[in-house]
Amino acid sequence: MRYYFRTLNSEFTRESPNTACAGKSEYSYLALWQNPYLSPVQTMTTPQVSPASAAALIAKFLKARGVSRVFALCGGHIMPIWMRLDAEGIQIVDVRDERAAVYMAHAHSELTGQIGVALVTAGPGVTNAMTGIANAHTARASVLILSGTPPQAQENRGALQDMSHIEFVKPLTRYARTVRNPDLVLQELDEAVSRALGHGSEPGPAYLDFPVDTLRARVSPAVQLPEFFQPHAKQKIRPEQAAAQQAMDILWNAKRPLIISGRGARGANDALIKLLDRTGALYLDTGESRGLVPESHPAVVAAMRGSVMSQADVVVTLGRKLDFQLAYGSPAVFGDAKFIRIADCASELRDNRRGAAEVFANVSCALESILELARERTPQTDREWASQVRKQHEQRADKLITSMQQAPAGSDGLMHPNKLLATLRNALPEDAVVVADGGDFLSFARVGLPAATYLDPGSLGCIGVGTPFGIAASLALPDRTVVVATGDGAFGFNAMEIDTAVRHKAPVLIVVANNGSWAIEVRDQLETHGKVVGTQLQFSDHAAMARAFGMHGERVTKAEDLPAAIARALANRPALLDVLVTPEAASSDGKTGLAWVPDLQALGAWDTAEKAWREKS
Ligand SMILES: Cc1ncc(C[n+]2csc(CCOP(=O)(O)OP(=O)(O)O)c2C)c(N)n1
Ligand SMILES: [Mg+2]
Repeated sequence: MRYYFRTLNSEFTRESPNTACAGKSEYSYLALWQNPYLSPVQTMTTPQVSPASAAALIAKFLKARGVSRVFALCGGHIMPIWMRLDAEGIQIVDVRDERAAVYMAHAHSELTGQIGVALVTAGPGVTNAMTGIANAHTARASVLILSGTPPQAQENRGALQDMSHIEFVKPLTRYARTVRNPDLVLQELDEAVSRALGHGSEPGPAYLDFPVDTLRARVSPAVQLPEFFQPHAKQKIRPEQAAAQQAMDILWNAKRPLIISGRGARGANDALIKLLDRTGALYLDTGESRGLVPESHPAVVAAMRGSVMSQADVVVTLGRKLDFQLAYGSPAVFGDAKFIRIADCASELRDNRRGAAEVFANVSCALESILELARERTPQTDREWASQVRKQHEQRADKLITSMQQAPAGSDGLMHPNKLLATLRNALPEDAVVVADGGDFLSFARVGLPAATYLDPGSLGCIGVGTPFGIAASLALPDRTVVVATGDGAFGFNAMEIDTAVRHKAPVLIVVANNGSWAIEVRDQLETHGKVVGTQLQFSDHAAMARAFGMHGERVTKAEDLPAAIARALANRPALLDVLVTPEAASSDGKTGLAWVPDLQALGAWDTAEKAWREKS
């Protein structure tokens, strides 16, 4: 039943909440809300969303594919899907901004290895979702975004929320289609999910939308072939023997081998650890593949990142792009090192640098083949070099822990961010899930809060993901402690999602490092331009904001109060701690030049090296 209401200033319509199954209803919003400004002026019958409809098929498909939770924000253009998801028992995590829905689907996918699903309404629902889609695109996260469009008869006639979504989502998705024919819904879903999961291509977001009349239309039972409901088995790509042999020869001859993993190496821990043990190579992880190799392994030299990159004579990338974090693989930073590239998708196989060996294969399969081919052959690794670098790494890592604990307060009397992180670190269990976000604070947290399961804004630098990522993580992994360590600026983007956390009882702990500014930008302005413009915030009381939404919230100003406050917050999740920290603490990202965006490389020192190298050659 659709009611037309007249308000003080305007007319609008609302659908009855039982539209999906009622067809005709005497339900009255007037009675429900007892709003004196609303009065029904006309009634009309709205179409039912039957179990034989395309919308129902979408829900059945998702359920068959193991989707138990969808992140969504409602709207008439998607309501048929919404109601049928509910009918199928799929949980709808209703958020406060579509961007957050996509971020949550992204985190869900990254942490579960399954497809993450976001459902957003037409027009502004999709435009709001765009940053989330862009982030999933860059991160190569398997997200399916579903939306609606106006009924076909109203398309391009100035209909409510009418936009040609496909044109603007296409460059950021692996697949983007409008499905107008109800009989094609199932196979389009199958294709979109496959593309998102990266079966045969690079994983990433896939997008489908449906005119709302298509969603309500009946689907012929004949086209509902059972095969489309079956999940695809992920098939591993095995390497060409010759390519694996070439890789093995180069690696076994290396004196100073370095292995770097990325997204495509996830799940390859066993083979990777065997390879590290066998070759004595050193290892760097990146944010994309945290936790593959335990910190205690003698190959781990994270604290020596910069120097080991310039010392290695052979660099193996495992499912990792040579992006700005890895100096684009430039000889200016890596010297004469040979590269071995191993990946199961083109974008991670030869971006920026060609490999002396290029192995197109699933990473674990490739490593197993290499190990098999090597048999008893003795690697030429300089063990002395490797153990020296590891020793230096350990010294640095130990020094970091001590310096974090002793980090002095600023001249403003406020706590150093590292003091906060050191205290938090002591309170977290070993298997905590850490989500880091912000500018300076992200830089501190990335190093100071080690965790085997870790998420951050990634190489898109998409700050603001923290709270949505944390909420999705705490729902996906309810037995693990999930903490979001975020700057105050980054927190503001999706702060409203604390409401979502409370309503959905998502047991997340959000720790806001409140330095009253976009501090990394303040420092850049001061150092580069000598003036601070538009980069100061207030020391707003985010804890009071959390309490306003029914969340446990405490503001902490003194370091000595932190341990007890953290304990209370952990016991009362969802919870938020607003911790005042000094904006004076310069992070490594701030100091290395990331903020001022050098011309040739991401970091100042690499930029200088790159300039010198280009001029010399
Ligand atoms: C969506 C988005 N907007 C702006 C930026 C630029 N940016 C990067 S870090 C940063 C400051 C973050 O401030 P905050 O979260 O408070 O961390 P702090 O540096 O103060 O520790 C900004 C504005 C970005 N990367 N992404
Ligand atoms: Mg800040």
